[in-house]
Amino acid sequence: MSSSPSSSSSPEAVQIGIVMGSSSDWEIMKHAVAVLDEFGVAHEARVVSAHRMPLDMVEYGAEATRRGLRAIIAGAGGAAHLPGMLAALTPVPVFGVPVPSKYLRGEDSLLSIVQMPKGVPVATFAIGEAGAANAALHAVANLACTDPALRKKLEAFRARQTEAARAMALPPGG
Ligand code: RP5
Repeated sequence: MSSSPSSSSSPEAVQIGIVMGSSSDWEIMKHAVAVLDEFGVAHEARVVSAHRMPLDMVEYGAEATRRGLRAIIAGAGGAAHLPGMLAALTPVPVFGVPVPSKYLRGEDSLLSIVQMPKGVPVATFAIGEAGAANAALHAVANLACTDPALRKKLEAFRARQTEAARAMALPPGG
C-alpha cells in the first residue's frame, strides 16, 4: 500500500481503522500501519480531527460497526480527545496512541487519552512509536484469537524477537 494518511491496504474488507488528528501525526502512526502491513491485516489510515472535523469524526465512529471494523487505532496529540470521542460513538474497541506534543512531549496526550471516566474505555498505549506499533500488535492479537493463520504469524514474530534478543551482544567489558 501507499502507506500514507487516507489510504487503504487492499480492496478486501477493512478490519482495522487507523485515524489520527493531523497529518503531522503520521510519523508516529505509520508504525501502526507498518505492523498491520507486515501481518497482512486489511486496514485504512485517515486524518479525522476531533476538533477540526467533528462531524467527520461522528460519522466515522457511528459507521464503524456497520463497516465491520474490529478495532480503531486512534492517535492524537495535546488535548487528545479523538480516541475518547470515538469510543463514545461506537462499541468497537478503541486503542489510543498518545502522540508526542511540542511543549509537553506527549505527557498531555497520554493523560488526556488514558484518563477516561468509568464506562467508556480506551485501551491506551505508550507515547510515540512504541505505542503505535503496540496498538497494532494488540489488534493483531485480538484478531488472532479467532484466526489460526494469524496466530501462527504472531507466534513466529514473537519467536524472531526472542532469537534477536538472545543474539544481542554487549561491548567488550559489558
Ligand atoms: C492534534 O493536534 C493532532 O493530533 C496533532 O498531534 C496536534 C497538532 O496538530 P497540527 O497543528 O500539527 O495539525 O489535533
